[in-house]
Amino acid sequence: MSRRKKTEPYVRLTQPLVRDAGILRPATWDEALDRAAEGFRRNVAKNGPDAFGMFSCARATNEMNYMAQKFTRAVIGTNNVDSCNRTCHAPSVAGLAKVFGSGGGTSSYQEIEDADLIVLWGSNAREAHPIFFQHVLKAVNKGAKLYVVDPRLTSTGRWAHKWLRLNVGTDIPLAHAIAREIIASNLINRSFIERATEGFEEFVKAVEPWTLPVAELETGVPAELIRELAHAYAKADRGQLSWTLGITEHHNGTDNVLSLINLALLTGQVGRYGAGLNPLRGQNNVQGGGDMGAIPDRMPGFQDITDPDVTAKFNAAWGSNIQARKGWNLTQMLEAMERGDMTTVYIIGENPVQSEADCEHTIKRLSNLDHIVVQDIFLTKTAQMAHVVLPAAAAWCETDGTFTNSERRVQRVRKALNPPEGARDDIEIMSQIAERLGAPWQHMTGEKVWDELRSLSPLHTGMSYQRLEELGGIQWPCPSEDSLEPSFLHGRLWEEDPVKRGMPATFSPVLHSPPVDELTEEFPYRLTTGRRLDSYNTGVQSAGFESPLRKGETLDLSPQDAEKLNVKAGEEVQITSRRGQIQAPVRIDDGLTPGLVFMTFHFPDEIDVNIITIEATCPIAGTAEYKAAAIRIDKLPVKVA
Ligand SMILES: Nc1nc2c(c(=O)[nH]1)N[C@H]1C(S)=C(S)[C@@H](COP(=O)(O)OP(=O)(O)OC[C@H]3O[C@@H](n4cnc5c(=O)[nH]c(N)nc54)[C@H](O)[C@@H]3O)O[C@H]1N2
Ligand SMILES: Nc1nc2c(c(=O)[nH]1)N[C@H]1C(S)=C(S)[C@@H](COP(=O)(O)OP(=O)(O)OC[C@H]3O[C@@H](n4cnc5c(=O)[nH]c(N)nc54)[C@H](O)[C@@H]3O)O[C@H]1N2
Ligand SMILES: [Mo]
Repeated sequence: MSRRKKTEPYVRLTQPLVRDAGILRPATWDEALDRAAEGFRRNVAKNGPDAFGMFSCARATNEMNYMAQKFTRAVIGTNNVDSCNRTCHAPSVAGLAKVFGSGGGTSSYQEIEDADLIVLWGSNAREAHPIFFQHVLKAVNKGAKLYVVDPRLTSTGRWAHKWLRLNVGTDIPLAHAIAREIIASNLINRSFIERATEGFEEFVKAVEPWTLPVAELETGVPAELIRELAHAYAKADRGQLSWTLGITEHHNGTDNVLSLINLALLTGQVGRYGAGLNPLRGQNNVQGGGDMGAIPDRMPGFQDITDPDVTAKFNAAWGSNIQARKGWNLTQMLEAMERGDMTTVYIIGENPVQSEADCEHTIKRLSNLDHIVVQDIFLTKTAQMAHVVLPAAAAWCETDGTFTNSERRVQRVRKALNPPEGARDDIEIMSQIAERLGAPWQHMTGEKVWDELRSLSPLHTGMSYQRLEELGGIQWPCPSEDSLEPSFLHGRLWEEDPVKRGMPATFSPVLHSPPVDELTEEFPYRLTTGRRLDSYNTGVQSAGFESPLRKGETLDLSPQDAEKLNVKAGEEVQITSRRGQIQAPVRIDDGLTPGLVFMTFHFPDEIDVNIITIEATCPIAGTAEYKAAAIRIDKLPVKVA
C-alpha cells in the first residue's frame, strides 16, 4: 500500500485570525470584525458594490442563508451571492424552472415508497443519499422495479432490477432513444401532451435520429435494454425519475436535465401522486439555501429578481436599494476575480480551493483579491488564503433554525451543543459586520429571522416555528397557516380548466454534445469523479477522522485495465490530464469497464483530484464537467532502496 502520510484531522477554530505581513495571527473578535468590515468598505468604495461576492453555506440554516443574501443585497448593494449549488444542482434548478416555473423536486418521500417504477439516473443514492435510498428499498420490497443508469456498477446499481451501463456523457442520446421508442410504440400520453405541453412536434423531429441501434452505438447500452426501460417507464402507473450529478456535472448539465424532463412530459409522469421528477439535492441544506435567495437570480421564495415589483417589496421592507437584475453566480464571480472586477469575497462555509474543478486556476483567481474573509468551523485550505478568518458555530448541532430537504420539507434544527468557546453563530458574526458597515441590524435569533422571511416569501408564510414543531416539518408551498400538505408539485397541469392549468410545459429538443475533454492517444482514459458513503466532499469534516470504513483516495480501474497497465492493487501510479498531474494508489473495481476510471475528491490534502479535472462549464447553470476528464495513467519506475 501507499506510504503516503495520512490527512491530519482539522481542529475546530476558536479564535479569529487576521493577516499581517503575509502571516495569519490570532486576533480579538473586535479587531477581526473591524478588519473584515473595513476591507469590504474599502473595496466597495473603490470599485463599487459589484466588486463584492458572497459564497453562502449550504450546510448552514435557512435563517443563516436568508441573512447572507440580505447582507449582500441590503448592506453591500449587489446581487453577487451564490453557494455550492453551482457545483452540483444548478442545472436541475435551471431546467425545472424553465419547464415548470419553479426549481424544486416534485415528490414526497412517501410517494417514492408508493411508486411502481423508480429510475435512478446518474445517482449513487445508496452511498450519497442513504436516507432517500431507504424509501427506494421500501418500494422495491413492495414490488417496484428499480432501474439504475450509471457508467459504473455502483452499490446502488447492485440493488437494481436492471443496470444500464452507458458511456460517460451520453445521457442525451439515451434519453432521446427512450423518447423515440415511446413515441414509435405509441405509448405517449396523448391527452396530457395536448392539454399540458407545447413543442411536441419539434421534439419528435429532434429525437428521430436516435433509433435503438444508433443509440446503442453511442451510449453502449444494448438496444433491448433501452427498449425495456422505455416501455416500463411509459406503462408504469407511478413512475419516479430521480437524478443527481451524473446528469448535472457536465458542460451541458442543463440540457441533460431537460432531456429527462422530456420523458415525463411524454408520458404524463409528473403532477400526479407517485409520479415525479426529483433531483436529489447534495448538501444538507442546499435546497434551503436556494429557497432563501442565496442565489444571484432569485429573491427569497424563488421570487424573480428581475421583476421590479419584487425588488420594490423587499426594498420597502429592508429600507434598501436592490437593483432588479441578476448578480453573478459562483462561476462568474471566479471569472470576475480573474478580470479584476471582483476584489473582495466573504466565504461562509465553502472550500473552493479544493472543491472547484481545475483548482489551481481557482487558487490563482483568489490570489488576485485584495480582501478575503472566511467564516468556517475549521481552518480550511481556503481559510489559509484569507485576510480575516472568523470561527463559526456548526449549524447542524450548535444553532437554532431550519433546514429544507430534497422533498422541499422544512424541518427544525435545534441547538444541542454549545459551540466551542470563542466560536460564534454565523448570523451573529454577519450582523456584527453589518453593524460596522452602518446597517442597523439588531441581534436576531433563528425564529425572528424566520418570521421576517415568512412575511416576504409566500411559499413559506404558513410555516411558523410552532407549526413546524407540531407537524414535524412542512413542504413548501405553504402560503397560509391553514394550508394543507401539497405533497407533489405541478398538479395544475392535469386541470381541465385552462386558467387553472396555467403555463404549458415545453418540450426541449436539446442536442447531444460529448464531453469537452477529448480522449486521444495521449489521454486515453475517461476519469469520472464522485463520492463514497464513508466520506464527505472535500474531506474537511471527514478525511482526517478515524473510521473503520475510510480507506483514503485511490484510482479505481477495471481488472482489464490493471492488467493492460501491468499495475497491482495498492501500487502508486501517475495520473496526468491537460491541467496537471497527481499520483494515487490503484484500486481494482470490477464495477468498472475498460477505459473508465474513478476517483473521489474526499482526500485533497493527500491527493487532490481537482488538480486534473476540467472547468468546462454549463453556459446556462455554470456547473463544471467534474464527471468527464481525459487522463493518462503511467506506471511509476520501481524505486531502488
Ligand atoms: N457519503 C456522502 N454523501 C454525500 C456527499 C458526500 O460527499 N458523501 N455529498 C453530497 C453532495 S454535495 C452531493 S451533490 C450528492 C451527490 O450525489 P451523487 O450524484 O449520487 O454522487 P456522485 O458520486 O458524485 O455521482 C453519482 C454517479 O454519477 C455517475 N456518473 C458519472 N458520469 C456519468 C454520466 O455521464 N452519466 C450518468 N448517467 N452517470 C454518470 C457516477 O458513476 C456516480 O455513481 O451527494 C451528497 N451526499
Ligand atoms: N472532483 C469533484 N469535485 C467536486 C464534486 C465532484 O463530484 N467531483 N462535487 C462538487 C459538489 S456537488 C459540491 S456541493 C462541492 C462542495 O464544495 P464545498 O462546499 O466547497 O466543500 P465542502 O467540503 O462541502 O465544504 C464545506 C465547508 O463548510 C464548513 N462548514 C460546515 N458547517 C458549517 C457551518 O455551520 N458554518 C460555517 N460557517 N461553515 C461550516 C466546513 O468546515 C467546510 O469547510 O464540491 C464540488 N467538487
Ligand atoms: Mo453537492
